[in-house]
Amino acid sequence: MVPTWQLRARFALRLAEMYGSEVPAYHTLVDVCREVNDETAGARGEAGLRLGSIERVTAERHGAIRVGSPRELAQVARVFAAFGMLPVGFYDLRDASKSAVPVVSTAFRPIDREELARNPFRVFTSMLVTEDRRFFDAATQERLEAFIAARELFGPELLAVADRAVEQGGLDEGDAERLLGLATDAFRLTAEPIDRDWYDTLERISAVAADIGGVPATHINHLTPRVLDIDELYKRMQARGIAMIDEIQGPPDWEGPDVLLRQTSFRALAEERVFRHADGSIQRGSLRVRFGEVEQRGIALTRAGRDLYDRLVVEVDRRLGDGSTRQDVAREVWRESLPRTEHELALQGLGFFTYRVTEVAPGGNALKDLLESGALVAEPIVYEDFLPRSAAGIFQSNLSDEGTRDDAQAGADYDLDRLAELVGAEIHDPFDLYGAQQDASLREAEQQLGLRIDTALDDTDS
Ligand code: OOG
Ligand code: NI
Repeated sequence: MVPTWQLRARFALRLAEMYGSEVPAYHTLVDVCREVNDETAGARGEAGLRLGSIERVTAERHGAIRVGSPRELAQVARVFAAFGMLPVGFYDLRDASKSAVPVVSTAFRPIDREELARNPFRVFTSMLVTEDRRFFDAATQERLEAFIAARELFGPELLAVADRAVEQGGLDEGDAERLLGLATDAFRLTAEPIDRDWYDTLERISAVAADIGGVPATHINHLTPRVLDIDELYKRMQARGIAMIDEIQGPPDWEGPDVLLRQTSFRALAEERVFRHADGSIQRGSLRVRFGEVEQRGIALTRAGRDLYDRLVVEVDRRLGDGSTRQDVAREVWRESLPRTEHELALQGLGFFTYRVTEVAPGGNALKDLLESGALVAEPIVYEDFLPRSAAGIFQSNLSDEGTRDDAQAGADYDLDRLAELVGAEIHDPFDLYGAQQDASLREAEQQLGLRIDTALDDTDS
């Protein structure tokens, strides 16, 4: 029997093989990542690997896909469940961007610590919101929904074998190969002709809508490796003559702890596609929708930490505009507002950590004293999720046209619960997952120390 985690690891490899053959620049990105990771790990030693072993970081990928309807999203959920990837988090990108990005998203990923350690493969998955009047009028909505309802992204055999993998917690080798072959094919760039007029109609509204609802199949948009030093990677990609988007999204480069997620990408490349024109002729053309993204992961923030992060992003926006770069402004704002050490992140309740008991005798029961005496050691919990504003920034930096939106129209309401209903499965709240992990380690430490740990927050010097 091939267990779930091996199915997931093999799925990530199969997608990489396929995507790399479709988008050769992906290989360059992976090569440069490996180079930077090896050098960074060598230079920083153990301290450089606090957020993941070199094996995990080197193998780590996330993918991104886009689907057109609740039905398609529910099918995606069945396919990914076979790989132990469950929906986590809700991202509304419609308001996070000034361009027309008419999607809501979640991420499918493993949720257990051991599963993440074995293979953390995750897929950021967006669903087109066809009923959002800010983007689509009634006629376009109707046509979009009909187009999407008529296609089949995931065939019955794939769904059946995926369901079986979930029931059994794995598959025998024959079925495993079947699942991997069918699931990988489902995300291959299709050679079926694209209706040129329909695609162009949608593209005038939103390039993202055209990529989802203007083509007969879905495809993997990008596959993102993880790097330990994204600033270094960015420079090296540019030095190789690869056009990168203007900015690194997310937190700035600074001397304090890495938190959340930093991302950047090389610009979407023109890829040859086949079109059917109004006169019935089939002609080659090209589309520029797929890009190569890379990410650096940091410490997961608590709700309080995340609220602070969101406020700092607004503050950076407010101060921008005197000619300095976003990075410079952000660094200044961060230095003013965010603790410079992991220790303070933990004590101020801003970051998530697991706590390990050492040989040192506890001198008290306050978390602060236990940490300062060395009786407890805090180990950061790595952020496994995404950021809506960064996701919107990545989408946006790869659009050549902003599209159109009419904000006088009413949007369609979505939240985590509504999306969960459509997916037909629970969507996990990332804060709850990190919180449970932190709590479990504290309970275990209490057991070992034979005392109750007082975690009352330290707010003396924030
Ligand atoms: C998803 C864009 C967002 C991320 O990592 O935040 C994203 C897409 O392009 O479909 O990939
Ligand atoms: Ni991505």
